[in-house]
Amino acid sequence: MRIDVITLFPGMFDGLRENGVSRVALERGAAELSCYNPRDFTQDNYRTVDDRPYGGGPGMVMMPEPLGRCIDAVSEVNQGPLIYLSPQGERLDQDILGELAALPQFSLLCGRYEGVDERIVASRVDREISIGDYVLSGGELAAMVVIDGVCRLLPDVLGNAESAQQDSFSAGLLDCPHYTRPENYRGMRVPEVLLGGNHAEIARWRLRQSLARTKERRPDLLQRRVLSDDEKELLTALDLEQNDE
Ligand code: 4FV
Repeated sequence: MRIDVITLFPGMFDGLRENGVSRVALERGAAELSCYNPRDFTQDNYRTVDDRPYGGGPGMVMMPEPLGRCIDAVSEVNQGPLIYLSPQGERLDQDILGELAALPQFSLLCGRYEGVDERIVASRVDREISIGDYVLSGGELAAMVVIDGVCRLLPDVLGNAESAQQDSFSAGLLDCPHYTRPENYRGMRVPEVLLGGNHAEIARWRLRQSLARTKERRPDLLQRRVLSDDEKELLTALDLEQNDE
C-alpha cells in the first residue's frame, strides 16, 4: 500500500513512522509513506505557498500553482485517488477506512490556513473526507487518523489478524468492556463470567454489553444495523429489563 501525503509540515508524520501500528506496517513493507511539501514546488525567492483571499476576509488561502505542481509530482508515483481532508468532506468511518485499505495506493492533501484554492479541489481532488465537525489548524492530524486507521487493517500488521475483524465498529456496534489483571482492583472485581472459561457464555456476555452500550450511547448505529436473531433477543431482554427498572 503506497500512501503519499502533500503537506507543509512533513515532520509531523515522523511520529507515525517511529511509533505504533503504522511503524509496524512501514517496517513490514505492508505500507510505504512519502511526504511532498508544496513549498518545494514554489518558484519565487520567498517560497510563497499562500496568499490573500479574493473577495477579502480573514486568513490566507493555499495557492493553486505550487500545489498543482506538487500534485503533478505525486501523480507520477501514485495513480490512486487524491483525498483532501476538510470539514466539507464525507464523514470518516470504519467503512471508508476499509475501502481505503483495499486500495493499492492513495494520496492525502493536507490543507492549512483557510484551505486550498477551490480550483485545485474541483480539478484534482477525487474525494473529500472529514474526521469530524470541528476546525483544525491543518489537515495533517486528520491525515494521520486515516493512515493509522488504514495501517491497522492491512494484512499481517496487527498481532493476530483476528483483532481487526473483531473491531467494534467493524461490527457496527460499540465495543464491550475489557478487563485484565488483577481480578480485584481496589475492590472492583472482574465480572465472574469472564473468569469462567466458557467461551460461548463470554461471547454472549460481550455481545450483550456491546448492544446495551450501543442502545444507550449510539442508538443511531442500531438503526443502521441488520440485527441477528440473537441480537434481537438480547435487545428485547434489555428493553424488558429497562422497563422493569
Ligand atoms: C479537517 C477536519 C479540518 C480546516 C482548515 C484545515 C482544517 C484548515 N480536516 N477533518 N475537521 N481541516 O478541520 O479533516 O486548512
